[in-house]
Amino acid sequence: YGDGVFEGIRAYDGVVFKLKEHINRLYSSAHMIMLSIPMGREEMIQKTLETLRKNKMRDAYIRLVVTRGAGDLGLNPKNCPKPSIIIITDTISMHKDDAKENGVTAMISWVKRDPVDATSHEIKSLNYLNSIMAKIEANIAGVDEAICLDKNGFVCEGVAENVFTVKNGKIHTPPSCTGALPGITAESAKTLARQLGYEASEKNVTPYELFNADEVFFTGTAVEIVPVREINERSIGDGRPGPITRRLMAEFERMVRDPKEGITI
Ligand code: PXG
Repeated sequence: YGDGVFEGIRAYDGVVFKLKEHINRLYSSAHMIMLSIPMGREEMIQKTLETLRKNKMRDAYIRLVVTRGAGDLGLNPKNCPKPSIIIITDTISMHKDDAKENGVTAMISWVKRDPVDATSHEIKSLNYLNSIMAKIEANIAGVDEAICLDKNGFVCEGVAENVFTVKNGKIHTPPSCTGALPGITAESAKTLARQLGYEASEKNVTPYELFNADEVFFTGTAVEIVPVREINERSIGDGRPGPITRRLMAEFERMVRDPKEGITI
């Protein structure tokens, strides 16, 4: 039934980027759906590091999954007394090799983000049908990624990425009241932007503002920071990755390898 929560985390050269933040978000997702994880946060951190060590991986994609656990065929979670914890370490590659160089294409999908008073994507739950339906539309249209709007028509997020606009040097991303996941990469991008002296804030973004932005980029654990060059066949800026996006990409590459920004295996 999608009754569980997960995290996607990356390790770069032996440093697990923002591991604490990911663990905290896992427990917040679990709290919302009243799933009591049968393991403390510190132990979850240690088990994650141990899995990487045992699998001899220093660069990895880590997937933590906590399900409601074994039960009967009914949907009552009361019949699943013991949640299951799964830790996977693997590798990942998301977009085409030239995505960072040339940017990706996207479309606004007809599939609206689930609202905050429903199966909100603020919860990183195992129910990703909302994203998958949007991704199917992108596949049919032959573009790389889909962007979901919220029920009010404001821009929300990509299927597994947060979305940012740059206009006249100001950086904006939709607030979580649109139903977007509070992204850890997005938070890092905002921090980096402010360190570089840019204004970066959360604000409702309309489709008009998205199409007319100077630059658009996605952030996410899997994609990192990737420029968007075209949305619904409208070019973004001059159709080339913009200067602020490129600067943030370069800074982010440095950040993920900084031991202070994560936990070392
Ligand atoms: N929105 C949604 C709906 C997500 O699932 C993000 C934004 C970006 O958040 P982070 O914290 O990663 O910056 C996500 C991230 C996958 C996969 O394999 C999904 C995510 C991350 C990694 C892999 O589908 N979700």
